[in-house]
Amino acid sequence: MHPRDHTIFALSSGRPPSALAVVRVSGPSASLALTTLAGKLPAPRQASRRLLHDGAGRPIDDSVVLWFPGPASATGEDVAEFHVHGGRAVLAALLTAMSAIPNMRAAEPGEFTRRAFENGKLDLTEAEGLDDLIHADTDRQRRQALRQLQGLLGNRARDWRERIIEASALIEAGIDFSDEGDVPAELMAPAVKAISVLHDEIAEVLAAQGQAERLRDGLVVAIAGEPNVGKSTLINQLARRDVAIVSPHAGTTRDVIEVQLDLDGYPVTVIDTAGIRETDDPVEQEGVRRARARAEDADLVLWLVEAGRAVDQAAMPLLGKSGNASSPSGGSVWIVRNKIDLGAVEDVGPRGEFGIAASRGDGIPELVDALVKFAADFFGTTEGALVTRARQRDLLRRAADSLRRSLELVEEGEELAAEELRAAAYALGRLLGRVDVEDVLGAIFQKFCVGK
Ligand SMILES: Nc1nc2c(ncn2[C@@H]2O[C@H](COP(=O)(O)OP(=O)(O)OP(=O)(O)O)[C@@H](O)[C@H]2O)c(=O)[nH]1
Ligand SMILES: [Mg+2]
Repeated sequence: MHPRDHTIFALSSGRPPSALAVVRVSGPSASLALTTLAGKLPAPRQASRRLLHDGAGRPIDDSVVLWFPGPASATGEDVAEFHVHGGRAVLAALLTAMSAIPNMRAAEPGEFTRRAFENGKLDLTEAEGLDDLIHADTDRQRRQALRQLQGLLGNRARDWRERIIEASALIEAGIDFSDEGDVPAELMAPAVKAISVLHDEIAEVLAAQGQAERLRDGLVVAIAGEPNVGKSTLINQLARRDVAIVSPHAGTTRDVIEVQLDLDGYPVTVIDTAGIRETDDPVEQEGVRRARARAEDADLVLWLVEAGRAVDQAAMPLLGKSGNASSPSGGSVWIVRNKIDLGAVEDVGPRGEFGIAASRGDGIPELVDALVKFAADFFGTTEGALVTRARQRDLLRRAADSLRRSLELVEEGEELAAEELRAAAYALGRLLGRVDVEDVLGAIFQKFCVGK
């Protein structure tokens, strides 16, 4: 039996216990699941209140059930939904009763969406958008995922693919009709024009990217500096809770501490690190090693120094030779002077320097504002961005490259140009999940939640 002939079920709502829970069923036995557990089949797409019983007639829970006959359902198959009370025992009883029904089994992660995809309910970019929407933590992530789910990239790609196929039809028709193998110019000219427009449209979408892909992962900001300058105090201020131990002892923080922040809709991971200094303590040495490594990889380093003290270039290995521009990975470095409450007269230095008193909160709003601006610059204008994954970017780039090559090859021979057009259409087909995608499908859907 093909795995698709199985009827699958899963808890689609959050982790129990919860007030209510939704168990979804999809596949040919969805109606059997309803009649077995809830009595007669309810009217399609209407909520019906039913007392559920297991196969042996023992009551399970008072519930609301829904019946979505395929193909007008989320997966394209027959779908049933059971809205029950979200207790662990209720769910255990319901899921046990479901597994006792012939041909029914628990769903794998993403299997509902995969079936929807296989039944043409959504294309692969939309499925990726759905996954992102479920995992969106911030408002900007949500909006970007929703655009993807609504098919903004998918629709463009479908349109491009059709136009590429039309252009290759023109060229191939020319090849067939010409005796000498030279396609008449009047046939080629419109094809060449169309290909060139297509190339420019795709190139434009690729260029308008900024860092939209990074919006999924977020920006990494590392707080680093010498011991005792107030790094942990600052992360506690930014997180507005006590995530890190603060103490007057130098060398308090050893492990890297991370907090996720939502800065005006931008996802930002802030990390607190061990104070960087020479030490004989092997544990602290390891902390310093980790601090350096994480700061080097960060998109932005807040280098904390005590106000009134000169910035010790030697202790600032991150800043490299140049002094202040960027970290080795190309991230930026800002100098933040802490403890301005101690009275050191502070001329707030060149651009990118801040004066704060982390323990009292002075200067924190200004620092946060600057971080939001940094994030806005970093992510660029993601509002219009269509490409949100490396996979999508890679395939679009391949399509654009093939189109460009086909333009270059037109002079040399129409067959070569037609071959490149096929490659471009193929890349867009892969983007949409239309062709040759078994390998990507597994990778994408496995990362989904069970029940999705
Ligand atoms: N006066 C004053 N003291 C501060 C300020 N910020 C932090 N401190 C104090 O400085 C000391 C060190 O603070 P921490 O936040 O633990 O410093 P750290 O940089 O994380 O230190 P390590 O983890 O050891 O590298 C603590 O006693 C804090 O209360 C400030 O703005 N003003
Ligand atoms: Mg610390």
